[in-house]
Amino acid sequence: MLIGSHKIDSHNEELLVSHKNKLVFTASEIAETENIIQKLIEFQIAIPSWALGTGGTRFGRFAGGGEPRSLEEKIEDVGLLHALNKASGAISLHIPWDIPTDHNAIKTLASQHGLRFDAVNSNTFQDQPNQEHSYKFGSLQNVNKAIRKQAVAHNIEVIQQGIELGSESLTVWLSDGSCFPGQLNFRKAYQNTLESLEEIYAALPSHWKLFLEYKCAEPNFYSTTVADWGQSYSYVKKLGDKAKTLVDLGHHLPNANIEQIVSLLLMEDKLGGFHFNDSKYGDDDLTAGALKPYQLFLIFNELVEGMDARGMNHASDLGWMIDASHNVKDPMEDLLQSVEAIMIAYAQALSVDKKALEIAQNENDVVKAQEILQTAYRTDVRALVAEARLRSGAALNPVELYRKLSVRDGLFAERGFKTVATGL
Ligand code: PSV
Ligand code: MN
Repeated sequence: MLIGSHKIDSHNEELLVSHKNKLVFTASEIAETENIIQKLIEFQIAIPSWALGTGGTRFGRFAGGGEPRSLEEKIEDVGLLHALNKASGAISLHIPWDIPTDHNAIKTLASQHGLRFDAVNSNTFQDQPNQEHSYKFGSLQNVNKAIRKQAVAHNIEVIQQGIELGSESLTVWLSDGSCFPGQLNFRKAYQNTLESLEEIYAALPSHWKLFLEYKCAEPNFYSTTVADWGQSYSYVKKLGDKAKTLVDLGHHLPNANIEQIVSLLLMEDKLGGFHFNDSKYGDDDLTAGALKPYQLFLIFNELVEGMDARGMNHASDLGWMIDASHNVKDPMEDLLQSVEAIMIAYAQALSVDKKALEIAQNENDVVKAQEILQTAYRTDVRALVAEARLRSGAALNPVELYRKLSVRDGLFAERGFKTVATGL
C-alpha cells in the first residue's frame, strides 16, 4: 500500500490557512524559527521493526490485524509512516526476528521508501529453534564458555547482516543477570561479559559503533549484568572509542534523573543513542511523551546543549530510535504519535534562550532559570513541526490523514485479520 503525494497535497490544502495563521503567531513568540524548522527537517527517528505489530504482556496479546507478515511488509509500513511525516526515514532491525534473505532486494525496497537501516539489534535473550545451547542462565556472562562463544558468534553474524544492509551500528541489550542472591558471582559475570564484548567489538568495521544498552531489571529480578548507565559506561570505556552507551527511557529505577545521565554521558563522549518510549511503573514501552512530556523536553534540552558544546551534528551523530510496543493502540498511529512527541520536545529544546539560561545559572538566579525553561516548554511549537513536514512533502496532520485514508482497513484487506508480526 502506498500513499500518493496528491492525497497528501489535498489534505494539506484543506489545513493550509489555519496552519499558516498558527505559524505566524508562533514566529512572533519564538526567535530563529527558520533555524529550528531546518533542524527539524533534517531530524529522523528510526522505527524499530518489532514495533509494527501489536505488543503484549505475559498475560496475553490482542493482535490488531493487518500486521506485517514479513520483513518486506514491515519496511512497507515504515514507508507509510515516513510518507506521512517524513521524519521516520530509517528502520532498526532485530535479528533473528528479521533476517533478510535477499539483501539487495531488501535494500532496494527500503530505498524506494526513502529509508536507511539504522542500528541492528542482536538477540541473546531468547532461545531460537535448533540453537545448540540455551541462554536460560545468561549469554555473554554465562559460566559456560561454549554458551558465551555461541552468543558472541550470533553478535558477529548480526554485524555481518548489518554490513550487507548498510547499517553502521550494533545495539547489544543483554537480559543477563540473576534472579536470586548467590546465583551469580558479580565480578565473574562482569569479566565474562567484558571478554565477550571485546570479541564482538573486535569484529566491528572501523566506521561502526557498538551501543551497549542498560536496563535495571527484567527479566532478571535480583541483578542485571548491565543494569545502569554506570555499568554500561564501565564496559564501553574499556572497549574503546567505537563503544557507547544507549539510553532507553524505560530502563531506569523510578525517579532517576535521566537528563543528568544524558548530559554526563555526552560530556564523556560516551552517549551513543536513544530508545524513546514513556513509562509510569517500569519498562512500560508507552508512546513517547504520553506521560512525562516535560521530562522528554528536559532530556532534549540537555541533548541540544551537550551536542552543541561538542560541535556535534544533531541529526547524525547519535542514534535516534523508538523502542515501544503497543497493546491497545494501532501500532502505526502510536508510532506517529511518538515521532510527533519527539519532534515537539526537540523543537522546544531548540527554542530555549540558552544565553539567558547561562546568565541565570551563573548568577544563581533559580527563578529565572525555571522561567526560561518553562517558557520554552509552554510555548506551542506544533506549527514549527508541521511546517517542517509541509516543506518535506509530508502531511500537516499525519494521524488525521492516516485515519481519513483508512490505511488500516487497506492493510486488513491486503493481509487479513489474523496476521501476527514477529517480535515480542
Ligand atoms: C529490552 O527491554 C529492550 O529495550 C531492548 O532494546 C530490546 O532489544 C527490546 O527491548 C526488545 O523488545
Ligand atoms: Mn530498548
